[in-house]
Amino acid sequence: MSRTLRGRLLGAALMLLVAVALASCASGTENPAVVPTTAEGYPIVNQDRLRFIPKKLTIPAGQTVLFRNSETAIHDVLVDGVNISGNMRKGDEVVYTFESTGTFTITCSFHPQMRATIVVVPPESFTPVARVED
Ligand SMILES: [Cu+2]
Repeated sequence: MSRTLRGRLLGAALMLLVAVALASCASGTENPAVVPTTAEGYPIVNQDRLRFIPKKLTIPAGQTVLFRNSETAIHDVLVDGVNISGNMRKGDEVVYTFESTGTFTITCSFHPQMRATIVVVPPESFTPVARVED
């Protein structure tokens, strides 16, 4: 095989790999940035390393979100200042359904640095790709 042909084949193989990688991102299944969901399809917001992860989430109105404390520090969940969880220990979870559209600030009363934003949009203008924002 000539060096030139081998180079072309290598180039074609690399192009194919890039195409496969892009296709898997588009489907969302391989994209590590996609927010994990429960079996019911609820997006999961984790409390971990004294942060909410993700720190920004876009959802359609009527969507239920699950908040989970994944670390030993005690946390709670406030939606626009309203405590929806009480104290949460490691492994504790709370679900909350965002019925109305708008931008909601998520905080923890124990850790002022913990802040997240949940943007609730009309279901007809929601696309799953728009859900993930860092
Ligand atoms: Cu906290």
